[in-house]
Amino acid sequence: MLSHFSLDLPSNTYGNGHINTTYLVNSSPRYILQQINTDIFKRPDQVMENIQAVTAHLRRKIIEKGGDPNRETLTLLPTSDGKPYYEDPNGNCFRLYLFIENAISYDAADTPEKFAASAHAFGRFQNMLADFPSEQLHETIPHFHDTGDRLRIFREALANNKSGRAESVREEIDFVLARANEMTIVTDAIAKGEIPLRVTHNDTKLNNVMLDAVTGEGVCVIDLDTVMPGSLLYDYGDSLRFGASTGAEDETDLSKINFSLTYFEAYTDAFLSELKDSITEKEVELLPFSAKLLTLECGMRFLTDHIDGDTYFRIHRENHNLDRCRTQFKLIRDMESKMDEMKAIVAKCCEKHGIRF
Ligand code: ADP
Ligand code: GN1
Ligand code: MG
Repeated sequence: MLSHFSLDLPSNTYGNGHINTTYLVNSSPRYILQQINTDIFKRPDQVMENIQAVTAHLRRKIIEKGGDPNRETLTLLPTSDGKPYYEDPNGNCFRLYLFIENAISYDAADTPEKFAASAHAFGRFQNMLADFPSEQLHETIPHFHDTGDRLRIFREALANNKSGRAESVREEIDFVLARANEMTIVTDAIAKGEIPLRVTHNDTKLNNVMLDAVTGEGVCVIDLDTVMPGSLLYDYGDSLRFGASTGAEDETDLSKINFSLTYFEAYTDAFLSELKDSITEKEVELLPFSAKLLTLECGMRFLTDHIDGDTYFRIHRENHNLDRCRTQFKLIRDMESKMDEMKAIVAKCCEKHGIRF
């Protein structure tokens, strides 16, 4: 396969993504080879068109600012016949990126400063794409953050109960259903024109950004498969879901899972410092809620997949998606008890950055 990129065979799989299959190619320079998950991304051609257009735009911006485009955005390598990806005769699709050297993608931030660095990186990413013509983007996964639609899919999974597991997760099912009426708050606000659509990343977990191995500063936002029109609240909320947890996404000891207000403040402060000139009052109002909403959406997706029989997220053990779901629900309970404090932190950060709210 790699002959199509004129390279030697890769070693084992690499990284901790849940979707694509990633390999490190130990050549010089090093590369990342990825098999695109075409069960999930039904139109890999459109995914790659998006990535080509977005990275070309980012490259121009990075060069304008005097940055290093080979390090600060993904560099896609064409196949030997000039295509952005290789499709084998069985329909398997592969792409090749330059490996971002001297940078780390963390599964947990060991300091609030590192988490803040990720917020700066995602905030700058959004700023650089503010003038990207969003009508050029394909919707690579339709209704990706339409939480109301995710609820509909959850109810369908429940009715079909393909794995036969529904009875054993009654408590988790009830947890979701008790919060059904909150799920359309952001999509309703978008539909009413109360908050704007922007070009967003939509998958802003900490291991989708590379931080400099020495300075800890944000270097490069990666995993661009879901860059689509969306809300700033999706990117903000999803980062907090993952990075402000005191434990791993799949931790089984729930006593280790809490929502850290220290990390919440570090992220909020850094994110708002980047977006202070463009964020609207309504978006500010919804910031604390969005952390809860994106956690609820993701927990519900893990539960849906558990009930469906683990067909979407890659799992490494029995009940892995259920374990992931439970950490999300523990985080939500904690956020619900801390909502007033979260609002006060947002207000404090807004004051600091001169943002009206
Ligand atoms: P997935 O969609 O499966 O999450 P990602 O694109 O996020 O796939 O890649 C999985 C992991 O591989 C990332 O979290 C990161 O650790 C690593 N990775 C991906 N692209 C690069 C790159 N260009 N340079 C260095 N590491 C990378
Ligand atoms: C997936 O691709 P990855 O592992 O960075 C998922 C996200 C979820 C996340 C949960 C395309 O992200 O939406 O929030 O897992 N990506 C896709 O960890 O579904
Ligand atoms: Mg990823």
